[in-house]
Amino acid sequence: MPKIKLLLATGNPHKAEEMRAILADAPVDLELVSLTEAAQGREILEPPETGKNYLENALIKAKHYGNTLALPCLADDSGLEIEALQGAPGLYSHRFLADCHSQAEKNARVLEILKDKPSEERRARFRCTAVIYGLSLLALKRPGVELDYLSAVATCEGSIAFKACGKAGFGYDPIFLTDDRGCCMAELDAAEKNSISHRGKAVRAVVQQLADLLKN
Ligand code: ITT
Repeated sequence: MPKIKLLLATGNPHKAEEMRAILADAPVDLELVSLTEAAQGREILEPPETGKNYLENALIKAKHYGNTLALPCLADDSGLEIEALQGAPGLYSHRFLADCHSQAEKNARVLEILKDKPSEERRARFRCTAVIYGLSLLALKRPGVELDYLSAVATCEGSIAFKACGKAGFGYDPIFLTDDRGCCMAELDAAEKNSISHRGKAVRAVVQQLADLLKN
């Protein structure tokens, strides 16, 4: 199977690092390239994430970076959905509580908002939609098939902790208690997080679809 060059279409270095680790033993021989490496000093602005759902946002990022740099790419859009907040921040996880000066402050505010909620009312999940865009560049686009991308969705179920714990990961990891491990996501090392996370599952699934396309 030929080596496939894939751009990691994310401006979030934590995500890019996780994607690299998740794909270290991928079923496809991949050369993963960061935005910085591909841009070679050119400034590439972030696209506005104006999609109505995770798939639309993932495709906005993939098309923007993939078309600008003429490379097939992997992008994801992800978010934390808190049931007591009717699914917020969800699609707006990055922009949520924009007046906070740091993620730690944001996490503290979420804990404060939920402070009177008992365990059973703290259900939450991370959701991720991962896409591989640019099948035509890989000569994998089939005649008569309109889609130029593959996509996969995955969740990681859990709840919002009563206090922040752990230093690993990023974003809302310190306040997200995983059902799978019974501790906060930020208490897991990278390999453990990637084995159960929304991103780990979605990225492995979309790359498996790519492997299947290459075999047929
Ligand atoms: P790109 O759009 O450039 O990929 P981003 O960080 O803005 O980077 P998203 O739009 O997908 O990515 O925003 C998702 C936000 O949700 C992210 O900034 C985190 O705050 C949170 N998030 C996503 N995945 C997470 C994870 O694995 N652990 C903790 N928080 C996460």
